[in-house]
Amino acid sequence: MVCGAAVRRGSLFVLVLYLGFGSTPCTARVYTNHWALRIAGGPDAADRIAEKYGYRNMGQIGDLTDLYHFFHSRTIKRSTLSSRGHHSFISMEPKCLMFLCLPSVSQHCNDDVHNCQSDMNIMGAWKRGYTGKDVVVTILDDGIEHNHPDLLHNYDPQASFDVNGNDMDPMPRYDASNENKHGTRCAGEVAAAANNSHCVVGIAYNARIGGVRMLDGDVTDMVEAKSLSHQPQHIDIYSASWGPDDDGKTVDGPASLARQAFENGIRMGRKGRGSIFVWASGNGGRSRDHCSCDGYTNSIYTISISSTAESGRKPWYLEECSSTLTTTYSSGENYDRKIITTDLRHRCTDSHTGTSASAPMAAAIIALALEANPVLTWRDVQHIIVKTSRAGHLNAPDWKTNAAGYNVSHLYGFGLMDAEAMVKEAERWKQVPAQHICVESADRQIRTIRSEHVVRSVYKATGCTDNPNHRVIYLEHVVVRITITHPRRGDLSINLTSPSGTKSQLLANRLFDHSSEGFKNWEFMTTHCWGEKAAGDWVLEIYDSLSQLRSQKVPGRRAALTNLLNQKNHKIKLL
Ligand SMILES: *[C@@H]1O[C@H](CO)[C@@H](O)[C@H](O)[C@H]1NC(C)=O
Ligand SMILES: *[C@@H]1O[C@H](CO)[C@@H](O)[C@H](O)[C@H]1NC(C)=O
Ligand SMILES: *[C@@H]1O[C@H](CO)[C@@H](O)[C@H](O)[C@H]1NC(C)=O
Ligand SMILES: [Ca+2]
Ligand SMILES: [Ca+2]
Ligand SMILES: [Ca+2]
Repeated sequence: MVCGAAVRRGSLFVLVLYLGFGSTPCTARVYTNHWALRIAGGPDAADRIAEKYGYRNMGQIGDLTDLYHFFHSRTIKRSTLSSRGHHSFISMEPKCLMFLCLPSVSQHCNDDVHNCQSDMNIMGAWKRGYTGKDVVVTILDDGIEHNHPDLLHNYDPQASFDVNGNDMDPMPRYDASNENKHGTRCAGEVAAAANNSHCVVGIAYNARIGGVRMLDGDVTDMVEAKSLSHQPQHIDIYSASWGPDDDGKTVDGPASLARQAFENGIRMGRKGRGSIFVWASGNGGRSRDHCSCDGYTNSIYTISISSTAESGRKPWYLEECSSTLTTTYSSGENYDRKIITTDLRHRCTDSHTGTSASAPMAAAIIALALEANPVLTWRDVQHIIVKTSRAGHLNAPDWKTNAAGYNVSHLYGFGLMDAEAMVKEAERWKQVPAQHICVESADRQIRTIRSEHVVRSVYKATGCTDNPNHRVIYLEHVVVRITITHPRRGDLSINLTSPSGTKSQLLANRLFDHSSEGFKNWEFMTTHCWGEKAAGDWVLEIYDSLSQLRSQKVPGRRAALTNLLNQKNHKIKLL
């Protein structure tokens, strides 16, 4: 694992990659001089402990936790030593309940997109009077040029922070190549001011817009957690257009602090209605990446956004997977239009592209819906999106109608967002009942698969019908946690068929994934069974394709497949 600063590399089509490799915390890994501690007793106790051991208390990680960010200048930065001394001292302090080291997590940020508002019925929502008023959207990215003439009017300092610089001002760092233009471009899509004859009109042009500067430096688990939990009672919607490397061979997701930030956000953010996390589905199409291997976009807590070209064709960068919820327009081929938005140095660009432009567009449309109904919960928002997104002219070979009547595809989720339909639905929406989580563990079984054979397992699910607190009447998300050992991970593909017969592809072959690490309790997620029943037979099929690469190297061996805790966290239930 590389612990250092995310390395960036430009590549074709204004795509920006933040390379590196991330992993779960604390084992024989590389350490930084930043630490997270769980400390009972409040900020004063944290200050005392910091002082006692020569650390600097950089503050609470988010407002809702008892986690604190400690910094120690003497820890050898990016050393492979774990600086055990401080570690064990602090562990013995009675108020410290937990101690985590913080390896760097690599991210990449996808770049750029366009302005194809036509079919998403944005004007229809505006005509009904919704422009994002009183809704707060924050872009988690490389900063925001908040004195841009098209942004200053709606800029919200309270919704902003600079995690990289540890100050209140998220102004981007300027350099000759303008590498930190990305957050500013995303912000304009959401909330560029109307009626000022500057660049553009944002989709939610009366929303307040903030920026958290967090991609311009080491993107550690803690940096992510601080960003995701910044001002959760003030910010309604967080938009993130970044994630693990899109190289088609990485499997990576949020580590413990970020995971906790998501959970705290959906439980306590927005006064208990839940923070809305909007996430780009990835730009790894050309590397045959599959978004199920990105634990951020694959999470049930994030609304995963795909892109379509204005023609309705599949863009070259698109990643398929079953966790995608919905789609907005973005760039396609060279002759397609790109997204027009605000740019660094008070400028305007007509060449914002890729999946990154799609997430802020979705965030802005959700802002319109939240204005129409501010008490929508994080799950209400997902329900409304499922209900109102439309297949329309979007071209995909795999459109299917699930048993609840929704059309869904691995390219586009439930289709293109429709802002007018969303605000209309939001106006009359009644909150969905509490989420039920039904966990059904398959008996631990070890099964071996032979190459070029399918292992087929049938799991009988009850939907937890005898337990009123867990009973799932209609499905929302289905999560399957799987452990597989295998000599070449990219040769595996996995399908899940619901009792109603809806087939989700949880994993496709990945050409470049030569890893022998397999999957360890990886959570695959599908939205495709939304609204279906949970009880009945679930069929999991795993296929080992024996790529040429592998057959040349290791002729005729078998892959062991451990099919551990296999199952569905089905969640609730509509009305
Ligand atoms: C712009 O201003 C005009 C005149 O004041 C007003 O009628 C119009 O609704 C405004 N447009 C927007 C998008 O706010
Ligand atoms: C789903 O697709 C079918 C076939 O194209 C279409 O007839 C039907 O109206 C669609 N259903 C919804 C809910 O959009
Ligand atoms: C999964 O389903 C797809 C589409 O129906 C099919 O092409 C593929 O062979 C299936 N893979 C497995 C592992 O069953
Ligand atoms: Ca700053
Ligand atoms: Ca403008
Ligand atoms: Ca990806």
